Amino acid sequence: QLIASDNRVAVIGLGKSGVSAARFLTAKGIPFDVFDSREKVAGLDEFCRKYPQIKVSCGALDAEQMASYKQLVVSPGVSLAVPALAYAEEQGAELLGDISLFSQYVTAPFVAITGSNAKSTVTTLVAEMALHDGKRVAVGGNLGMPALDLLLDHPDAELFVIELSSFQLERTEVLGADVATILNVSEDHLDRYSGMLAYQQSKQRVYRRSSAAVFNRADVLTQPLVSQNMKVVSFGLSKPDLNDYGLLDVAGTEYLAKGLTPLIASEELKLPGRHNIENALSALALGELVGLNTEAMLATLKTFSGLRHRCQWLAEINSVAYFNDSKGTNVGASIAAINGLSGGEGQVILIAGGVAKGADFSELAELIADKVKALVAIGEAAATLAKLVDGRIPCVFASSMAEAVAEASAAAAPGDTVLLSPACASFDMFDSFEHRGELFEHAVFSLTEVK
Ligand code: UMA
Ligand code: ADP
Repeated sequence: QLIASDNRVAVIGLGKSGVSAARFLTAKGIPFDVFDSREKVAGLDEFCRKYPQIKVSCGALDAEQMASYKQLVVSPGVSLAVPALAYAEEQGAELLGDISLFSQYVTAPFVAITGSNAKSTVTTLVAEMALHDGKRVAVGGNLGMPALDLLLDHPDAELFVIELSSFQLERTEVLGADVATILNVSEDHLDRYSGMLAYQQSKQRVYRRSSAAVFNRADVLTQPLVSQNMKVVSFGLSKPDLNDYGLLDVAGTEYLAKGLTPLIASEELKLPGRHNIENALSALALGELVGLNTEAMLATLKTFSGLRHRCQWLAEINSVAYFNDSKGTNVGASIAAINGLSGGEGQVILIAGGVAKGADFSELAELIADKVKALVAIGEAAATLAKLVDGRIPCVFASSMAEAVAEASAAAAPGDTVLLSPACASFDMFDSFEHRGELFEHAVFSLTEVK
């Protein structure tokens, strides 16, 4: 047993994961204490009302106190490099996460999905496919509903589909998924990792003791490095090998295919953009490996239009299409969104900028100069982006979302696409990526049709 009832156990962080861990440990009859390193903790009163017997301590973590516990269930938002936790580990304490407990206790099959981008889309798509196939499916993890809540709330689930972040994986020794995937790896969260290698290594943990793996053959960093016996299937936009997923040309029409078998024409997908064809291919591979019915999966692809704020089609106004990709919060995401939506007849007008998180924008700026008609730059990164684009395309600055949308629509001609895909975090101008996307929606819906 991973957690024994006679161990001293602490839960660190009283957010969604911490509360779910507390609920789970209580249900299993394992005593524990709770710590949160912040002085003011949202939801503390409610927690104390619900769990009056649990000791909760707030404020800076004390190293000796942390070392007095045998096992610490640390929330993903809390870095394992925090000195008190690093010290506890040195002294022999085990640092775990909610996913370590989930993988220990889950009995139904589960799909584990990680990557720098597209996690939420692919996780939701696989779950929708399973629903369509009549399976009792539970979906969550980094997506929103903590994995341990899923276990308690869905004891009869036939399949779990779990989105995992690098933070959740780095504190999970053995995952043991039935199928696992890294969808792609590009720069993100470098404020928490010493470099790309450490970030990539934590993602690789998703494959540990998995029965099958799905990887992106266009992205070498997604290939499983673990040496274990497992079935391996790849996906990508190129022509596939026999057991892999990719694209085939059948009499001039492009099809998503497994090996030589065409499955569905690209134009039949409800999801917009080339990058979403990759997402559909990965979902088909994952679904097949957990035994989902092909027809049910294909039917889902004809109806699933994607999640809010992810390359979401909003409206066509004066023959200009408006797409909300506010969840494009890093360079890799916005590169995929621009590539995904360009190449048609019209051109893309891009709204981008915000908090850079130390990212290198040079590759993005080259793509913008090459494929974008005009750039509307917002937020802290506006000047950096504009400088890198260096006058090669028109570039204007906007200080609010309403102004940005007005500038973008003024630059657009019939047939063009206005895309909000910031490549940045939102906190300089907005509360969250959702807030940023909502203000974009509002500004777009306030534009008037010229008769
Ligand atoms: N806290 C500390 N010390 C710290 C930091 C936080 O004590 O140094 C405390 C806070 O005071 C708060 C609690 O920890 O009480 C918050 O814990 P948390 O930040 O781990 O967040 P949760 O509410 O548990 O939500 C987490 C994920 N958040 C993060 O990884 C930052 C959620 O992903 C996830 O949906 C949820 O678990 C359920 O699994 C969000 C996210 O932004 C969506 N993820 C990142 C991403 O997608 O890029 C990784
Ligand atoms: P995550 O949960 O990993 O953040 P989402 O499904 O929420 O992933 O998508 C986030 C952003 O990633 C989207 O808004 C889009 O800009 C970008 N994106 C979507 N699919 C891909 C892909 N296949 N490769 C790279 N970026 C992608």
